[in-house]
Amino acid sequence: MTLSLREPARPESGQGPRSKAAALKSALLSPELAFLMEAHNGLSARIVEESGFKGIWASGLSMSAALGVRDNNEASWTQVLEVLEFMADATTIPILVDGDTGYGNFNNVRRLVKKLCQRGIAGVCIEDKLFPKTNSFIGDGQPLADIDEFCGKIKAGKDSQSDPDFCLVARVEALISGWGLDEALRRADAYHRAGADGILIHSKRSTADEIFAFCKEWGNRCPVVIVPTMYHATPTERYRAAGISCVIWANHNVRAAITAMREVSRKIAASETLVGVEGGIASVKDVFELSGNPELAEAERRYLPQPGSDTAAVVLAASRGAALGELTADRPKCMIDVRGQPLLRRQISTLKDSGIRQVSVVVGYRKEAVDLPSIELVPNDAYASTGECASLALAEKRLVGPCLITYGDILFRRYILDRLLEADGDIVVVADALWRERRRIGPGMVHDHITCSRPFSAGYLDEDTVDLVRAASDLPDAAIHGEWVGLAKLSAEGAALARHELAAMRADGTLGAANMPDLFNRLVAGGHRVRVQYITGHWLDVDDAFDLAKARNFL
Ligand code: SPV
Ligand code: MG
Repeated sequence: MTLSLREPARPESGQGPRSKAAALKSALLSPELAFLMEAHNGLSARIVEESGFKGIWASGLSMSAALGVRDNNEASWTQVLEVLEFMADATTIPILVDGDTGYGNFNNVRRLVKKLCQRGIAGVCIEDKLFPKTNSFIGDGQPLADIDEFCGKIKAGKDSQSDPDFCLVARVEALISGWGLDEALRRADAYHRAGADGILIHSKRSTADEIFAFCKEWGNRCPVVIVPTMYHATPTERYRAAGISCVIWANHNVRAAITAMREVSRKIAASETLVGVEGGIASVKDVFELSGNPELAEAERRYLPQPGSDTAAVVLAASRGAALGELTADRPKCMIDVRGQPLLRRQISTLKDSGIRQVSVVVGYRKEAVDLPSIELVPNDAYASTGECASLALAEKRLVGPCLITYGDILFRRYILDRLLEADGDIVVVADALWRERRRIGPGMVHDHITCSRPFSAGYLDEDTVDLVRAASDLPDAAIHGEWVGLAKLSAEGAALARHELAAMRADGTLGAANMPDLFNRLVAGGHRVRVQYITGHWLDVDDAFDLAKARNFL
């Protein structure tokens, strides 16, 4: 069973919805011996359920210890209630709460039971000692409650339950306090008559003899619950033979946690390293799974808008980037380091952050150096003699649904991508209106400038539609409205148009030499709208050492 902390409670199959209280009640009444395992918070409760237990003991001692306080009612009852709510939310099995003495008189018990029922707690155990209590294993002969007064608490609790199956277990401390078997039986009988659903008979002896003596005299009057912490060596078979209904393993998770936490803390403190620790403790993934992260991821897919989730990306990254000199001797420019990470890795992170899961990268020069995880590599072995359209055509099978095309040597702020993914239009290209500020003139400097249906202006609104008229690297200044940044989005329809055009280019022999602007121009010439989304900076490309320095500052 691998339920997560946040999965909702489900009724058992074949039965109608069954409350946790009903499950606890039937475990108490069943002739089978039942086991409740201690938990003290949501995580330990989850682990108890995961281990196969059918019920949880919310131990007062353990919850107090986990909160760093003593088992003397130092944690208030509402603080305990908070812990219980986390435990109940984290699990689908019933919880029997250690309610100590009921936190006061009958009136406090009434309110306690009411609140426990509201929070899906299956039952409470109250003990016949005085508030504030002390753990039964501390000291000798703690004073016991007046029998009639305690019976009043039981009645008040039973009269306050909103779930008809809620269980109230009365705990008899007479043996612990040295009053003997007769007093224990007298009290148990009174509590049973007052309406208790079960009797917890407690002992601090190292053998279970007085427990068995009690069971023999008690017979079958109502279910008997035991806590064999001190008589732990007794074989479980003997409890079955004695007709005991339920065994509580009362504090073993908090004790196990103490041992494990001490061991690891001391080891790390002494060694000042994690070497030798990792294999012996739960993995971070385990923590995520226990905390219900897979369910949250699923819910996010269901409820959060996922603009890029059905979009694939094709990254064109086949070229060397010769202007970067030695830096690209052993790797393509998409793999050059920008502040500790390859450029391409940074770009892929941005794509993934925007929900794009399928990323194909067309590689050519030093393709073996592109060793990033979770991407598909598409080799263009003729990279040295072909242009961008030939690379794109090799990734044709990714041009089916909505897709993004990006150069592998650009960095951009994530909002640019998110806006593009939300943009309308079958073919949308991103263009920087501040093209003049970026322009550098020199050998090998190529800018994909574009002419648009309207220029960017101060009054430009995102909703205004702008179409591409022409893209080229040799437009006269007067005709330039922007610079294509190397980022485009195609709808499924747009992808089909691009495939069709690439096929036409292959047929007429222009595919090999063509670059992306050629493709856009052909689409425009064919009567198709290529929409332009203006941006104003917040991106860069990396062609040479100057660009690389800018990229470092950009990050
Ligand atoms: C607890 O677990 O807090 C109990 C059981 O009350 S015992 O510590 O055995 O009293
Ligand atoms: Mg207790």
